[in-house]
Amino acid sequence: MRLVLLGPPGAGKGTQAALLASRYQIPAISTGDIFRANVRGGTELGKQAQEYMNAGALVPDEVTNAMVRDRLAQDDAAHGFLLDGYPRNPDQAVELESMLVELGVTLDAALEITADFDVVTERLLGRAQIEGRADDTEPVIRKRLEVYATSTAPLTDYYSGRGLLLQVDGLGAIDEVTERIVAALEAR
Ligand code: B4P
Repeated sequence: MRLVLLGPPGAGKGTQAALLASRYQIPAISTGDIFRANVRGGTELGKQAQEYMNAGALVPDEVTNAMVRDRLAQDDAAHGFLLDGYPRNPDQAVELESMLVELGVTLDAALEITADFDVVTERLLGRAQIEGRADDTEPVIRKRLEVYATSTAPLTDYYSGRGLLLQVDGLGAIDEVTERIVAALEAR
């Protein structure tokens, strides 16, 4: 199974990615998690990413694409993967296509978790109380949603045009959303 997960910040991508990865025995590759681990570790990549993340902006494509290219070439991704948070704009989607051609594989689906902006803002503000992520403040959440609307939302049409899009409602309990996703994947 080779999947990309789409959806606004707070729709539940990271949450569902972990559950799906364990169900389908494939690695969940979260560009956000990889950046955060590098920020914590004080690496050069972390230094490059931190200012963009804290501002709610996308990390530059050349940095992100190179990181994903390396990650997809690792052995554990040979038999499937779930990309969480990548691609995030049409240029990254084109770049992903060329990586997959080089690897000789194709995507099975692009799964979009939908949720309206009021709901996701509430969730992210709730997470801020627990995890204290630097980008979960109200002004940065607003910026992330703007970036989503302008840069990432066009991927819905991009993947729909390729016959790969599956849309699932992200409202409701976490396990209900997982059930909807599994049903959508199995009905393909
Ligand atoms: P990400 O780490 O991808 O963060 P995110 O979009 O906010 O989603 P996340 O996965 O964390 O949250 P989720 O919806 O699961 O990106 C962070 C930053 O990294 C970006 O702003 C950017 O700077 C950079 N970046 C990442 N990828 C990039 C790329 N490709 N190119 C350039 N830059 C990139 O969950 C949110 C909350 O909702 C959680 O608290 C969860 O518990 C809760 N929740 C989930 N499902 C729920 C449900 N059904 N009901 C109630 N709550 C729920």
